[in-house]
Amino acid sequence: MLAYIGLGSNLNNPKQQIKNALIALNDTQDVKVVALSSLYQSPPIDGSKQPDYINAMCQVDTHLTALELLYVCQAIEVKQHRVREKKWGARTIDLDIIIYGVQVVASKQLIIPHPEMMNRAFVLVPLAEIEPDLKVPILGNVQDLIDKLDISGLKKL
Ligand code: A4P
Ligand code: MG
Repeated sequence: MLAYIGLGSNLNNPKQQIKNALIALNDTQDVKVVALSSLYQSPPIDGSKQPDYINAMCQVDTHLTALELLYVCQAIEVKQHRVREKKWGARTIDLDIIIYGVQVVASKQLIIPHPEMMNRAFVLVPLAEIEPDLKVPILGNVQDLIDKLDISGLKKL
């Protein structure tokens, strides 16, 4: 199964945090990172006073279920000392499953496609960099989603 995982960090050397998370993902049994976007910088979405975020998108080829992949992501977050303080607060690393094949998931633990993806330039632009013609389940063509957004705050590094 091909899946997309979005990575974000705005604390403790964000670029290194993203690099470490990618290595950890690729070192996981039955998970291979097969494509990677550039790094992107943008201010926090809620406009609060915290450092800019660095984001990236990766594509993984995996034999894990979506839920197993979520547990892998959460274990990597724990390993990189992410402390959950408040929703949308600053964090060392955040790994979100954005897409998992053509699967649509809506459970208590997991929602796929990611419910905020259509509102987030830092998700859509790196996604389109990897797969410009991608059709997102339910939501449609990735480029059409980008066209509806203001992407001026997003800086490709
Ligand atoms: N969950 C449900 N669906 C998913 C999914 N598809 N992938 C559940 C991952 N997790 C999913 O997430 C809360 C719960 O979401 C999990 O327990 C999981 O079961 P969390 O990561 O523990 O909590 P959070 O980070 O506070 O919430 P969330 O929704 O991940 O935060 P966001 O929405 O990702 O916001 N600004 C910029 N520029 N760039 C950013 O990356 N990120 C955030 C974090 C805020 N502002 C940002 C950025
Ligand atoms: Mg998250």
